[in-house]
Amino acid sequence: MPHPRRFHNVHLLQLSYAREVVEQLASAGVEPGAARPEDFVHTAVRLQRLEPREAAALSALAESAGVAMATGRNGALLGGSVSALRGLVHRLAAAEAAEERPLARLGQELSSCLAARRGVMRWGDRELDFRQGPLVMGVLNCTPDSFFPGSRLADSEEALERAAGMVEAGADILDVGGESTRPGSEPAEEAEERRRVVPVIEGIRRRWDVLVSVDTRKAGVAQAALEAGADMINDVSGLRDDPALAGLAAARGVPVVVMHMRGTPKTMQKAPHYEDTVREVLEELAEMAEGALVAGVAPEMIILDPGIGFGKRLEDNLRLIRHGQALRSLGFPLLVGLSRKSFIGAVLEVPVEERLLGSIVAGAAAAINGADILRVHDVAETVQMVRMLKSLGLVPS
Ligand code: HH2
Repeated sequence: MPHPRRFHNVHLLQLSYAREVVEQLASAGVEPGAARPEDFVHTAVRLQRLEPREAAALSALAESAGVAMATGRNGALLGGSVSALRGLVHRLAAAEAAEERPLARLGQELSSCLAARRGVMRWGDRELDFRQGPLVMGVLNCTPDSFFPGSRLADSEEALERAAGMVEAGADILDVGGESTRPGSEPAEEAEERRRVVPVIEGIRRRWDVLVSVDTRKAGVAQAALEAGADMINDVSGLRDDPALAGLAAARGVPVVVMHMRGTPKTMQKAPHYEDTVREVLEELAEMAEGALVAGVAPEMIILDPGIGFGKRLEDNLRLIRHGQALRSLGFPLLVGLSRKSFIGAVLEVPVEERLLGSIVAGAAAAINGADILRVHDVAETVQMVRMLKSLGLVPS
């Protein structure tokens, strides 16, 4: 009698999280401890600025660690299982100990890039818990000229009404700003900016326990905002416009969002150009983070932001959203603010009023690619989107 055909049911697994690997091992009946989950999570890492000697030494170590390596004109790629890459980290450390200077730091950088994972930021009696997936930051524009007219709030009464809706919809943070930084905008006077944000922050503080950040480039405004009850600072100039701002954040021990921008809002969209967007933004963010550290800001209090729409072309914005994981590899949490911005208008050919759907889709892509905070005008829709991503297992929950 012919044998009945027996299928082995071979199928591809799409395993983005180590947790899913653990589930699959269990469902295949593999005894706990009989396999290392990190053997089954594969990843690739890009390196820059390798000297020929470093590349040769690294290539030999990579091969012995079972890690694939490809070297090109502008750097190299390493690829393999997470455990093999960790093995390479150990070999690099051993080579460094053996005085093989060219490999100094490389092992550390590779190690921190593999370890970049979501944690909890704690200060005073406040915390931001990034372990349960992306948080939602609602935008409160106390300005007459923000790029999205639907976000402009005429007075503190209107701002508090909008804040109530956002809190009700599940916002984790409210970002209060008194100056538009849309392309071509003029800076706001400090006294005016303070007058716009302080009563709103005081009002929020009296009513809700939600976290409040102040969106400002000025130390004077940030100080008044912190005194009014703000919990953190969001600076689109990445602590470069006002040197006192970093010192203030350091002295108060509050988190600070360091955003990437080339130029100023007035000039930033005049012919921006990048050869290699992700690498250049990453390098410049690393320098900005370094500046914050030098000013005394604790490393656990820094949040990085690629500055979508700030001195970027359409393709730069799209690339930065796609490569969120690369931007997280410096080890800092990542904030992405793309809500209703003009790159969405450029793709969909719709005015700012009709960019909700594009914002939700691009926001979902950013979240899947590692964003820890989504800064948005439409809180209720974003909270729903994040809940769907969590239920699909596409972001941590
Ligand atoms: N975008 C805007 C303002 N502040 N802060 C961070 N960290 N990241 C961003 O992407 C970001 C930001 C622009 O949006 P909006 O506040 O709505 O516009 P305007 O500056 O015109 O008020």
